[in-house]
Amino acid sequence: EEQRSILLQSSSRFPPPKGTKLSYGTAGFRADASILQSTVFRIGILAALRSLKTGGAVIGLMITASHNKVSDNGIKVADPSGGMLTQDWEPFADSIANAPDPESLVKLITDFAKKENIPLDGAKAAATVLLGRDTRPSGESLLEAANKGICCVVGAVAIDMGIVTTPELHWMVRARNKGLKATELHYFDQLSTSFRCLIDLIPEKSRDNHHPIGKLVVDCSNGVGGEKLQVLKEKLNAFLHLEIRNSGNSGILNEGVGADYVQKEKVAPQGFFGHSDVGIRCASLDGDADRFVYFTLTSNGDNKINLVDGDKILSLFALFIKQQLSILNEDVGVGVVQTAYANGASTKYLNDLGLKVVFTPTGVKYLHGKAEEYDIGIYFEANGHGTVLFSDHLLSWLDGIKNEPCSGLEKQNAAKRLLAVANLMNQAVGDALSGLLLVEAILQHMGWSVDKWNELYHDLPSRQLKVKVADRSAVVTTNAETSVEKPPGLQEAITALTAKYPQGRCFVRPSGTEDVVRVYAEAKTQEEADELADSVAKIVQ
Ligand code: NG1
Ligand code: ZN
Repeated sequence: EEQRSILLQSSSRFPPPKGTKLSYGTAGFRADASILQSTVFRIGILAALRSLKTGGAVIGLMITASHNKVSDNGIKVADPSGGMLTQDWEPFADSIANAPDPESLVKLITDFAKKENIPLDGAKAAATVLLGRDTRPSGESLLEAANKGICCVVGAVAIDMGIVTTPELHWMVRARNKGLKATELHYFDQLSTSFRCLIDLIPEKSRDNHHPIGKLVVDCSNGVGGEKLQVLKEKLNAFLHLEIRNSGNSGILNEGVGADYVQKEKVAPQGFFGHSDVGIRCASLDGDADRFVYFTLTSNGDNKINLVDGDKILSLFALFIKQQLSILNEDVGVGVVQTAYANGASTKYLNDLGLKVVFTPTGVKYLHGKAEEYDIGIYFEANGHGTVLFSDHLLSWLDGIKNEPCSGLEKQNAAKRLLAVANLMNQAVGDALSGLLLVEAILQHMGWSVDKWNELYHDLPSRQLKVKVADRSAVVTTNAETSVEKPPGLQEAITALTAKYPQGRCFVRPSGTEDVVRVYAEAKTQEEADELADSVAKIVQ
């Protein structure tokens, strides 16, 4: 009863917005920041319940809208593993976010707690929620609202981690639940130590004929990544020449900058110039630093780029891992996970390497879940979100080789490299900072320029379009979103249009983060890809 009255009282101070229906999409809730107070308050309650349900495990709550505009914000939940909230709680998240008044909200909560056997009221169990936010101006007050929601649940405590990248928060949740050291300092230590380890293990002979690969210039999207990358830069100065741009208050978050902009528009971000930066290795992070892409400026005077996207990052990682495994000469189950947005040329390259490529629907929760099924699971979305996961079983096997002199120096070193990759790469979620360091370490290892890397394969021309429709949920897809089930007839029409183009490929799906249907087309030439995308967009409308 005490619990009930606390919930009623506090929630009356956070009335929901009128006339908007919110839904926990592929990236949690996202909307204009001005309407999110009640949502984050309510998700604070959910996070505390989730902690109670999981026996007091630490849960994470991140306040961010990633690459979206600065006036937007959002919230998503990290489960005890550091991964995304379990999907079977998403309907509960939707229903409480949309409850019209305190009474119906409290009823939903108490019914759910009963159904899930969550000990409410007087419970001895304690709940812990880690809170983090990106640099958005609305973040502070939203974090406070989330905090209020958490504190409504008797026995729950919130710990404010302040301004962090999304992957840092997920990393901290995971580390705490494993009983490991989990502060931001430990995070930076783990990243910089494993990067150093990879550099120290570069074979002498490749070090000799290895050209200095020059500096890396990083566009930080005017977001949280800049100040964090600065910490790594100071720690790694001797091994990595970094130049940081679009960091802090130099411009507006995600406006004409950042990984999403660069990948979708295929142009250089603001602050990069076609006269001074041509040919230099550049990278872009997104607003909360869980995604990144590389690029180079192509010619003087304009902002055209050669894009090195998530698919190529994935291919570089896969190649390096494959090389180390071949030194170890052992059959290890490697799985590569992509979505339908992966460029067809990347899939072909990976298949030609002899790797097993599987597809999932869009959304990190699907890719991550699939990648966990392998000894080494490598996943990336074309937009630059991804990581490399290692099974415990494989890690202990590698540890054994590392510590066994009879394995021989070559094998020991290969095992050490793979262990360093496992330490460097965020095991909870895609992380632009750790991914960037792995790219840099591998390029140094290979003695490769960014151009050499980009030559691994040539992208097939592609085009992505958004179509505004009356009701995007009318489009239902199957087969990892590659074919349309509903409305009837649409798939047949898409298939017929696609068949007109050599190497044509095309699919449509409702976005999980925007109110649009997305169209993706690939073909032998850019003109044909554009034409195919346009013609399919017309029949979707
Ligand atoms: P939607 O809006 O469902 O296409 C977008 C990205 C995803 C993923 C999510 C989450 C594309 C085509 N889609 O999803 O890859 O990053 O946002 O942020 O880039
Ligand atoms: Zn992001």
